[in-house]
Amino acid sequence: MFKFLKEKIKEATKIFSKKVEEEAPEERIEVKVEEKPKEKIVEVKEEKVEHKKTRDFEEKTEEKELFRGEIKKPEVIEEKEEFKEKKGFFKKFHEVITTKKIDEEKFDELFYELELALLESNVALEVIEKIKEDLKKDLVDSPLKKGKIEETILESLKSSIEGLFEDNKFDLIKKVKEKKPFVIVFVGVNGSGKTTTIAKIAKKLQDNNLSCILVAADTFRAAAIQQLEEHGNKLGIKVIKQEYGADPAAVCYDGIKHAESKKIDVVLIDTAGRLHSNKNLIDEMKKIIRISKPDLKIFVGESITGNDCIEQVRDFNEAIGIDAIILSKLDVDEKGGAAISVSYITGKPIIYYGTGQNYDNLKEFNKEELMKSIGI
Ligand SMILES: Nc1nc2c(ncn2[C@@H]2O[C@H](COP(=O)(O)OP(=O)(O)OP(=O)(O)O)[C@@H](O)[C@H]2O)c(=O)[nH]1
Ligand SMILES: [Mg+2]
Repeated sequence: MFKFLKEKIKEATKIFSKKVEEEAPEERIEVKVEEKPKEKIVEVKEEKVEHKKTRDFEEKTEEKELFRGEIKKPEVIEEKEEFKEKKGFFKKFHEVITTKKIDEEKFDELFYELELALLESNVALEVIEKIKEDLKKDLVDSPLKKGKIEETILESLKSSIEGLFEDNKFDLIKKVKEKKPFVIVFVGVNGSGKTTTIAKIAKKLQDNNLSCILVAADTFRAAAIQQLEEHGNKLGIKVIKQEYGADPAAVCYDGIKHAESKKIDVVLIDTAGRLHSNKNLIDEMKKIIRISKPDLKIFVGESITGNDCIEQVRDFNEAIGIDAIILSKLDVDEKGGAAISVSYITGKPIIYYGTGQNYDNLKEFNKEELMKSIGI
């Protein structure tokens, strides 16, 4: 996952920092430093306390329950206080460090490698612009410690990319408990992973003791109904269907009525894959939305399609106003540009990532894990 992007970022920041180290003008500045007492002292003292505890413990093996009381003995407390005093002692002095400084022109020149790396990894242009501005604020005309340039650039990059996910918070399991039945419609282009994702969500709901039904509103292909039925059979979940070619909105209506009468928690509606350019299918999707009045409209997009995926979210959002995104096929996505860009560009949260074809291959969005997979 995201191996390409990880390598590219590493490579580009190395080149960037090397050029700053080599080419940027140098300046020696004096800084105030507060040095903490040597870690060694801390360790020795702590070991002593630990040792005391162990000895007390060994002596009192018969009275284990008294152990907690035992370590509160006054002499141990005194020892800790003395240790605290030492810990609070800071040594202050001045240090001369060598720094490097780059102006805006130089920054633009040096950012080029990183820009290329992000472009090649399918990161959206608007996102690259945002990253560039953030880095510029951090790096231009400020003293950068020599020998630490690469670290400084990576830190700045990390905080900029993390900022792309500020509003990315969405707890689906909590959300579906707000209403009964809670109706979710899944939309997206052909083959993006809608049906597979629905089965994964159904499994997740089951794992959380929530009942659900699947609605086969993709009546466009006979095989689509069969595919959903297979998942339903495997998971032991009822599938509401009509004949191939039936009105998808009517199937949705049936499904919701069934869920209401049987007090089912969640209705998961599968729809046919469609492109924005296909007016008939887009109108059909609008009718599905009008009739089923979903509580949530989820766009399922293939992470590997990069910028196309972002354009598709925009198109579907324009047509029906989507609420959230699930990105599929991250397991086969080396680049990760869509994963990084889509939430920032569309303002919609990513709820889950699909990471394979099994029911359990659905990962909740996690910023820290995402940052780790791109190596920063
Ligand atoms: N590797 C991988 N494959 C996936 C993932 N999600 C779905 N797939 C595969 O992608 C293919 C298409 O998935 P479907 O769920 O049929 O996609 P769809 O959007 O329902 O397709 P249409 O109904 O034709 O529009 C299938 O072979 C799935 O097994 C994923 O997260 N990782
Ligand atoms: Mg399908």
